[in-house]
Amino acid sequence: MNTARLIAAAIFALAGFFGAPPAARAHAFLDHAAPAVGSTVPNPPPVIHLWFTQELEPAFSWVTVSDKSGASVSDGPAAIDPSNKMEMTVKLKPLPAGTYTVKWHALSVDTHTTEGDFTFQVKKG
Ligand SMILES: [Cu+2]
Repeated sequence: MNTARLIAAAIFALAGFFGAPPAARAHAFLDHAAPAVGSTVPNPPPVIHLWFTQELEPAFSWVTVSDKSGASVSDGPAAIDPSNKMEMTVKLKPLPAGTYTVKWHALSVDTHTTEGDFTFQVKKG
């Protein structure tokens, strides 16, 4: 390998290391939710809203909501608002009082997947 090719290879390697655009490192994380993460709400919510830090790919993003026994309490699949792809919602069956676990899986438009979970509590069913 001659010197010019070596330098070109070194520049290429450095660009790969430092050159990733900021958006590629952002990913879609949960920004906030309603009911809020870890909150206690007085009445059963008819729907859960999740707001993410990036737009989502609807076909590969989903939310499950389950009760203490692990049974699903969502009413249909999660939907992404076509006018705001950073927002995902899922309808709920009428919830009795209790603690519920929300698990989300997101594929952002930058092709990175992220997932997480949180709980909320319903005081009175
Ligand atoms: Cu990303």
